[in-house]
Amino acid sequence: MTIKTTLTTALLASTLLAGAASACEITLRSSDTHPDGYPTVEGVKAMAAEVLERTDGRICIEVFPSSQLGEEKDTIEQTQFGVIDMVRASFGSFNDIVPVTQLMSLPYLFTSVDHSHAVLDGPIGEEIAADFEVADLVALAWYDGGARSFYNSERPITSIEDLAGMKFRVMQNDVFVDMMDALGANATPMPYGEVYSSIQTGVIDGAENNFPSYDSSGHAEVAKYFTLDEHLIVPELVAMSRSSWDNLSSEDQTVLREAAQNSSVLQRELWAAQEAASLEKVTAAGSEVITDIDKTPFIEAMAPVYQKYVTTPEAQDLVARIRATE
Ligand code: GTR
Repeated sequence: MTIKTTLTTALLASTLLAGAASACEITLRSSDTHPDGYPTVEGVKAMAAEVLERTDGRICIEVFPSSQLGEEKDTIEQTQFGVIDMVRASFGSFNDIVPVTQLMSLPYLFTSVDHSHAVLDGPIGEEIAADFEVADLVALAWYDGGARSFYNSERPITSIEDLAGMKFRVMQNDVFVDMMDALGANATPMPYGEVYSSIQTGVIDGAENNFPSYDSSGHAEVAKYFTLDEHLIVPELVAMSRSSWDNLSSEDQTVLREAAQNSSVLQRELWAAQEAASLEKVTAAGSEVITDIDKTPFIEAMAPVYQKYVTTPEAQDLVARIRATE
């Protein structure tokens, strides 16, 4: 499935990449679970175009979309070990290796995408980046992943009670399993690429994600009921392998960092446009999007999840600072 964008930088990127392929002194492989045209893929392609231009064709970033290099958690590990050079992924997939991402993945922590920008673009973002370094990863840029909500193949969900006993796929992260427990539903953690067939065959009743993923993955075809409860706003990022990073001169590192930062500005714009386009598309194709949701009971139900994860004084301080950020 392709998402059409009118992005000229993306076209420029592929043209430049094709033209300069033979001149590359350094080729960096970058992984993404999403297909071509998706805002994250186009963001990294724009970064690639800028890097190529500013290094006179010396450094080429090759973007592998659609999980060609593996599912997200596997590609994160491969990036850690320098098997691949870069990965664009969700904070939700880093739980095992960058513990602070678990706190950043708590339900209803961010009140809006703007709030997540304010947090990540400030001092907290720098602290988080330092935590990625400890895991041999260089956080190059924060990307948007919007808000995640539940969708299923069975029935419209309008309250927590409606979730009772239903089975939802979550990302492979304990926070999300505990979140489902707290809502009285069952969590089935699995890689993204297995979700479509698992809904289709009834192994699970549904999953949870943002509109662009619900649309581009085809999940909307098999799970028509989408409830806009927006329980998670999970940041995403472009991360680079420390070993690949260390192989670059400091001048080249600066170029990569700046190009990544610029791509983040673009990605956020593309994201907003794609959210609107995907909502329109899935609605036209017959999805029932339930928007009239009282979120208060959902927010209140998360208390045990916070109790379990926000235990140390550092964690409490971080959560308090995030909440106080405007
Ligand atoms: C998407 C996100 C991916 C991946 C996926 C999932 O929204 O962009 O990085 O985390 O969700 O649910 O596995």
